[in-house]
Formats: sequence, C-alpha cells, structure tokens
Amino acid sequence: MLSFFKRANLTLHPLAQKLFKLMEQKQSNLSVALDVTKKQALLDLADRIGPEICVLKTHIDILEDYTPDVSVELKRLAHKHQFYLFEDRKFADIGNTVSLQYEKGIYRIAEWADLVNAHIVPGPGIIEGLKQVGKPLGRGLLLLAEMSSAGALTDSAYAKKAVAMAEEHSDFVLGFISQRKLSDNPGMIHFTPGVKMHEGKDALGQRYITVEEAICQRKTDVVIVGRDITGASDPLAAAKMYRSAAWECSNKAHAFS
Ligand code: 5BU
Repeated sequence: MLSFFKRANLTLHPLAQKLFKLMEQKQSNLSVALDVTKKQALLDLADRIGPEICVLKTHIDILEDYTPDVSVELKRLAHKHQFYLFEDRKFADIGNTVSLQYEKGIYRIAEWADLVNAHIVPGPGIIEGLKQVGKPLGRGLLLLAEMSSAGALTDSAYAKKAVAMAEEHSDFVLGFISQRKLSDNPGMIHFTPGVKMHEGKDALGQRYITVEEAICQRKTDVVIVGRDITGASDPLAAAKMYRSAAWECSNKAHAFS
C-alpha cells in the first residue's frame, strides 16, 4: 500500500490532498465520533482529543442546546489542533432537497463541515446537488458504500455501485464509509466506523471489528471510534491508544507493499 504522503500526489481533489498530508504530518489516521448531546461536552472533548485525530466526526443534530457559535468554536478548534470536521449527516434525498439541507436550515452544514456523507440510494443526483454547494467551498463528500450494522442492505453489488459513482464524481467525492478497502484508486480514502479494541456488538445492531482487522486485514485508511473513547474514564488516554494502534497498523500495511 502506498503511503498517505504519496497518495496526496495521486489525487486532484484539493481536500483529499490536504487530508493525506495532515495524516502523514500528524501521524494520525484516527477519527473520533463525538456523539454527545451538550455543546460544552462536545467542545471540551474536541479540545482535549483534538491533538490525536485527523478528523472529528459530529452528529450536530443530536445537540440539545445547539447555537450557531458551536460551529464557530468547532472551526476554531479544528484550526488550533489541525483536524478536519466531518458531519455524519448521511444525506439521502433528491439533489434539490439535499442541497438545501446542506447549505440552509439551522445548522448551515456547508459553512463549517469539511466532509459530509451521502447514501447512494437516490442515484447520482444526490451527488450533483451536494456538489453544487460544496465544491466551490472546497468541501468533500464520502459515499456510504457499506454500513457497520447487522443486517445492512449494503451488499457487495451495492458497494460496487458506490465505487462507480465515486469515480464519476471524483472532483467532489474523495472516499467512502465502508468496512473494507473497496477502490484501487489511491486518491479515494476509506473511513471505517464500528471499531473497538475487541470485536463485538452493541444492543442496537452495531457491530465492531478491531483496529487491526480494519486496517491490516481489510486495508481501510481511517478508523472511526466513538463510545470506546467518549465513554472511557480517560478519553484522552483512550484516544492516544487508538491513535497509536491505528498508525502502527497502517505503517505495517505500507511497509509490506
Ligand atoms: P460507536 O460509539 O463507536 O459505535 O460510534 C460509531 C459512530 O459511527 C456513530 O456516530 C455512528 O453514527 C457512526 N456510523 C456507524 O457506526 N456505522 C456506519 O455504518 C456509519 C456510521 Br455510515
């Protein structure tokens, strides 16, 4: 596997280039899912864990006390600690509607989120709609090719379609949410949620694989870890542990290429 640094030169997508370089400089291929419902908790965790991560993943609509200053603060922290913001919005409607959901409404996602993701169920119009808003702002889109949850309908034929759609729109799409490496295009970045220190599941269908399985075996690029970090007695220590485990695995993967 090529190093992230080399891959930065193999894509024309400006945000993918920047993200690859950041991962290499920061030596981090860890993304943290900060699924908390109070803005102060979100910002405190972002400030503490920020130095360890390349991407901070949010679900902005779970905050009970959202005010527009949250996104201003998130941007400030992203700049301070050098990470990118990924709003896990999972757009899933026709192009016109998603462009409004992306740009307008209370959250004004396009103003602050470097990355968003979309289901491919509606067809390529969803990508066109998001691209109209996001591309002029230098944003990037991840396609949901595979989900981590039990019984997900994202089988291999579906994932293949996501890869084909990504190739058609590689000026805006820079990768996938998937459970394994799907594309041989070195510019495409694979993000994998459902990662924990031990394999297992939660009570509501989430399934977990290990960092080792995700990166060494399944060759993905970035692991997304949520509750195993946010619910730890010391979230910073947990983030450090995941960061070094993930980086070590990707170094091994790069060395054996
Ligand atoms: P967890 O606490 O590590 O289970 O959190 C996983 C996060 O990743 C959570 O925010 C989910 O919404 C998100 N996620 C996922 O778990 N599985 C998927 O297939 C996708 C997103 Br897409």
